[in-house]
Amino acid sequence: MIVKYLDSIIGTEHDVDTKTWRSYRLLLKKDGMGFSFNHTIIKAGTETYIWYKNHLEAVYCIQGEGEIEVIDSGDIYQIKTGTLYALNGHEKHFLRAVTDMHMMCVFVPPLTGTEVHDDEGSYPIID
Ligand code: 9YT
Repeated sequence: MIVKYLDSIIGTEHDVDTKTWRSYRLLLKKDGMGFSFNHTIIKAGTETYIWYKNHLEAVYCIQGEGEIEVIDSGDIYQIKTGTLYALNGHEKHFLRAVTDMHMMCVFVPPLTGTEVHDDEGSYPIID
């Protein structure tokens, strides 16, 4: 069994802070679960372009407000506490946060814990 506390992640290499989001990488590839699990804060007033071409991601908002725009379709969905979205088609999207959005994120295949987006808005596959 694995037990972790956020306090033990803050300030480590698994606390990844960027201009538009900060991600606490809680469960990692090395934990061997087959998925990874993050608590991510999308910063208020920001827009992030994302294209997880190598991963599936499910995201559940536990606090905050904003929206996701699916670029190919133009669809825009409001995000608020209790919203789940799942990128089952590697959709290119914009995430926009009105207030800080606290998101619980599951990735398959799992992240190693230090990834930041590349120029395409993606994370690499790491073997
Ligand atoms: C919700 C989302 O996609 N945020 C961008 C950061 C990413 N999910 C991560 O690595 O936590």
